[in-house]
Amino acid sequence: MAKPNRSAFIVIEGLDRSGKSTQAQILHERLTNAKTPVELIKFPDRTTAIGKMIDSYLRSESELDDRAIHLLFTANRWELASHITTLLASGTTVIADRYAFSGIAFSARKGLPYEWCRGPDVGLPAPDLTLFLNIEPAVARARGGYGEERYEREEVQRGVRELFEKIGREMQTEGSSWVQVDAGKGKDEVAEDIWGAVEPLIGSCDSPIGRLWD
Ligand code: 2DT
Ligand code: MG
Repeated sequence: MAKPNRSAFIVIEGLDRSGKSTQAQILHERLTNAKTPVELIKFPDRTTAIGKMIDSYLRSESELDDRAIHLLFTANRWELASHITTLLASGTTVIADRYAFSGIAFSARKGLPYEWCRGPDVGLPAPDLTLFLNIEPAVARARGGYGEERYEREEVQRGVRELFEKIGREMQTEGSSWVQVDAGKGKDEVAEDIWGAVEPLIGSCDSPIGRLWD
């Protein structure tokens, strides 16, 4: 077997309160304990100049045209794209908490054309595995903690979920690895399901890093 020449790029997607950030953290710890170099990246990355504009928009401190904010979210991924590919090439597993799929789902929910939303993300580093943490919006809301930010409303989350499901079907049709995880289960069970999908990828990526939808 060819020697693996890079590590895996794993994306975790899902609705607000689906447990994404918790599970990303658990996975990060698990890989660290297994002595696998790993870096956790969160999108939006609110620390960059672009990220600060996004943060201000999400907290309703500024207004932006729907297309303008969409492009900022995408630009926020592009500004980290070379960092991601460098990490993967140097043997560090990358976990991303949200990625381009959130970008499409949240913007298309507002009525922007689906293909227009996808365009600017074409060519980004492609995940080797996308874990979609699926949860009923009503169950997510019952967990409490929908905050004050834009989009943190059940009706918005319903629309976003439908779009995530459309994206997932398309990813599966084109042969990309999109795995739906039942995020309504307990934290430990979800973590086990995620580990079951991730473990086979560790140390076994021997193909070049792909480009999303290219
Ligand atoms: P967090 O709650 O995870 O911080 O996300 N969003 C995110 C978009 O609308 N487009 C994107 O490209 C991304 C990555 C989802 C903050 C909100 O930002 C939304 C929720
Ligand atoms: Mg949030």
